[in-house]
Amino acid sequence: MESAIKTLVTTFISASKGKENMDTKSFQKMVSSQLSNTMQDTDSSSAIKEMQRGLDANNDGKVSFQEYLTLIGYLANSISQNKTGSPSEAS
Ligand SMILES: [Ca+2]
Repeated sequence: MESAIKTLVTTFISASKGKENMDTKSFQKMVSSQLSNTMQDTDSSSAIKEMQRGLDANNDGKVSFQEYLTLIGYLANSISQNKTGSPSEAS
């Protein structure tokens, strides 16, 4: 689990090139290269932009580490639901 957490951190740092935020281009690249097996529509830049807007809690047009963790939490939740077969409780 520690290695998984380290991967989450290094993936963000690598995608943001060491900055505090990923810009739209970096985010798109990260999603299409890292999450294509988990997420649908990773080939669609408009779908990724839509997702980025949903994550962008402070509306600065970039994805901070905190906002990135929101995405990870969402993905972890959906994987968990797929594995346990429980219905989605997310609204
Ligand atoms: Ca933001």
